[in-house]
Amino acid sequence: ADLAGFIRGLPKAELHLHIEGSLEPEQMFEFARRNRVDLSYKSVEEIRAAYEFSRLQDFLDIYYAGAQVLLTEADFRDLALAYFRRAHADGVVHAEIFFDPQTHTDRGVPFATVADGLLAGMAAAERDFGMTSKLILCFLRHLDEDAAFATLKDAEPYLDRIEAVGLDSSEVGHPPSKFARVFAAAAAQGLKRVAHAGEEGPPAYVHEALDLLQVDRIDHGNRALEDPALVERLVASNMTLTVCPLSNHKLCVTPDLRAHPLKRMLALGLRATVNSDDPAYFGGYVGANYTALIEPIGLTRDDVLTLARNSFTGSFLPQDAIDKHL
Ligand code: ES4
Ligand code: ZN
Repeated sequence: ADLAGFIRGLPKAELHLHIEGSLEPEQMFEFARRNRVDLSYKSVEEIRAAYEFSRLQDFLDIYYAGAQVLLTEADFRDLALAYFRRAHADGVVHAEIFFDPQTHTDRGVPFATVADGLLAGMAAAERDFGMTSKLILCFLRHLDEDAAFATLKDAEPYLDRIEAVGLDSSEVGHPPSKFARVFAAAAAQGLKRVAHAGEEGPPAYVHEALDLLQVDRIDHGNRALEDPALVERLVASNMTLTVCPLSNHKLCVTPDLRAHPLKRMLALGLRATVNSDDPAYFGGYVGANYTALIEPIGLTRDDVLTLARNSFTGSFLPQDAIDKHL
């Protein structure tokens, strides 16, 4: 009867979460205060009022500005732990979180400060909430290939604690082909690969992510539906799509949630999952991303079971851990 309650109680994994996108306005003020960073906003209300986006770039400009308050290892630990607390409250038992090291190293925050802080938050979440997690290093695609290689080099001491590399930021004009060599280098170092593709970019970018980056998952993938041959390929290869409903709504990828493609994806046999992307900016954590679709697309209890199941089968957990969650 109460589908929202059922969703909350069902164990789920989150596979598409930018940890910098979990920075709530209240925390932004707190970190700015304790680090003596000047915020151009005067109040939490003023920050929230600025969260009106008509495309991805509108959001990215504000998201990178917000991240400037993050300076110390404690900031990154507190940020991560606060995310895990909220995800835990939503029934998330495993999370594979993205971080954008270049956003921090480019303003003088060492890679180690970021990584050590996030890893401390992950350890605390395991201890306090029994949650497991993995770290995914994302390259910013609006920056060049050399910068991505430098970031992979920065990560070398941490490669045993990083599961995968990803690709995020401004999609259109920055195709996966730009990062084919750095993804090959990451693969040679034993890292898995994911990439944002088909959020705003065309189906050709999804093909490129598969062919040139050899990805294990596609982040978003909404526009793959425009290409029936691509859909067939994604179905045949059991490719996981990490779909983010509230993000799609807020960034006007799907301005009207009644037109959201999730149900169609499931009907086509695609391994779709539900995720929060940047929950502090888009209006909710995983639970809210499921419940937002109940009325607009008639999400059912069976759909929810399939989506939660997909979140584990699409994860980078070892098979025995996946089996325990199914
Ligand atoms: C992102 Cl929604 C989205 N798309 C691309 N890059 C991102 N970085 C953080 N959120
Ligand atoms: Zn994303």
